[in-house]
Amino acid sequence: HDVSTPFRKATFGMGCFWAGDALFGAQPGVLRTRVGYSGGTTIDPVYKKMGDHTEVVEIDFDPKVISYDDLLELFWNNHEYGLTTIIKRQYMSLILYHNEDQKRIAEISMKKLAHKRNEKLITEIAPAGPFYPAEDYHQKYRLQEHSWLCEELGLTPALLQTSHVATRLNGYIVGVGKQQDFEKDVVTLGLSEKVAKYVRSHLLENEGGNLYC
Ligand code: MHO
Repeated sequence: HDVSTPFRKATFGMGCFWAGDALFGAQPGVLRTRVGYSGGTTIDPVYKKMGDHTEVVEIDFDPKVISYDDLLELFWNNHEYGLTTIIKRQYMSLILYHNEDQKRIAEISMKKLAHKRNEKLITEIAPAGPFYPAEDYHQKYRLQEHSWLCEELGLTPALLQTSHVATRLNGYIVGVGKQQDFEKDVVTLGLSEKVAKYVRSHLLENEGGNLYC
């Protein structure tokens, strides 16, 4: 699970990026996530001035454990504003593909879903261009609400975008992920009993809750 594990990237816009960061972070096979602005042309966007960019989550995943199709399944099922309502670019439904394979898989799955729902979906599928990481305070936003935990983990601003542990706990803390996966992570990540207990209680308390709030 360290930085040398071979990985692929996936990039999705599906509403406020705090939610996507948490949703994907706790999925087995997801190595790291970060949030940022992408899909547009504005140079050096910031939160207050993102121009024509969209809030996206960028995912590093191990394709031997989780497939692009699995990620798409989560994408389709977890939009803040749904798949049929046109919304401002900041929160639009967006798939930024990183290779022709992803493009093809995304287009097929969108077609299938539109057919199944018998609706026109507003999702845009476009090639991944420049990705601008969001400000530090947006990274692992839900985890950062727990300052004790961040201090205990020694999270620096840089680690908020690169740490596997931060990625996973940012999901578990809001109730994403199964408890049995969490218990496996407790062992593989070598979490202290104090940290494990704290996160476990939040996982159970928030299980199945709304990611968007
Ligand atoms: N509902 C949140 C959205 C923030 S987000 C990073 C808020 O209004 O603060 O777009």
